Amino acid sequence: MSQARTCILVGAPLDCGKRRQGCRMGPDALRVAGLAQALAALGHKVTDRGNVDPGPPAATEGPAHIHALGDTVAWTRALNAEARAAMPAGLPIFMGGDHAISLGTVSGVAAHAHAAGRPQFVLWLDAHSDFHSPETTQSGNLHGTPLAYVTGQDGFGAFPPLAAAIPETQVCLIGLRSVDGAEQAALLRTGCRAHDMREIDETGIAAPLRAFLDRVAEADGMLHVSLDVDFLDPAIAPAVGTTVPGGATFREAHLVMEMLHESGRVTSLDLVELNPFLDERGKTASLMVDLTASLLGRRVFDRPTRSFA
Ligand code: B3U
Ligand code: MN
Ligand code: MN
Repeated sequence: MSQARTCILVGAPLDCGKRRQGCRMGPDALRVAGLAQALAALGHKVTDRGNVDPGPPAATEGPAHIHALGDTVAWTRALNAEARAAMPAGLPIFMGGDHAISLGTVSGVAAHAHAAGRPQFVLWLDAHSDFHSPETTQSGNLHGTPLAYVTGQDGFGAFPPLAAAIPETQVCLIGLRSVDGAEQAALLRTGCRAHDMREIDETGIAAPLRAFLDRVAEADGMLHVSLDVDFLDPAIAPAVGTTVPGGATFREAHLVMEMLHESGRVTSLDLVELNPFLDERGKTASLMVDLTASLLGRRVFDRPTRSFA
């Protein structure tokens, strides 16, 4: 095994970033599927901090169509604090919860990186770009907004001010196949690197990821990975409320995780949008555990560095 890490499991049973319920069961499904055991079997130290308590909803006002703003702001504060506390102690794995957890987790890890004087990079593995603001979202679902918040876009006055916005050029999105008009327009104005499935079909998934990881290494950056279940094809990962056909295959997803492991750069991870109520005999929860194990060094064969020629 390569370097042993201290993995800190943090349960974030946030279910208010959209209307359909079930993601609150995500942390326990990942526990039952053996996340801690899989990482311990790789030689890592694992601690489970239990589930975060968001406290009462924040007293905030926002556009009327926004769903559960006060609850989401409370979660953002609590998870931001949890991320800042966990980062110095190891590699936090935030077990969602829907993608609104990243309003707090990513703003928190970015605050830590800023204080440590290190550049923070973000890899967003998702069918969606999650680049709405509370003003542009039509659904009113805040799980569609975290990447806009953490990169410092306008329209987040109801949310805590950022200690450090993540520069857009340090963000890479892979897996896109469902992007609304408003977020596409906003995204195209930024320096975010966005790779849709059309591009993955043409170039393979390794090319854009390798280019991004090279940039992280050059900058000696910290890397947060946000893995949305709907990055994966619904045939292999049905336990998500927003299935979009044409997602990453089993092999593409494992390759991404193995390359992330080999980079040695990953400093924090979100596992989001798992809705166990929609799963088929735990298959999606088990896949998310296996992908996390790949990211932390599980492999089936130690490829020799020498050639056989
Ligand atoms: N962009 C749409 C759909 C969506 C975003 N993230 C998910 N779905 N999971 C929205 O509601 O903002
Ligand atoms: Mn998402
Ligand atoms: Mn998504």
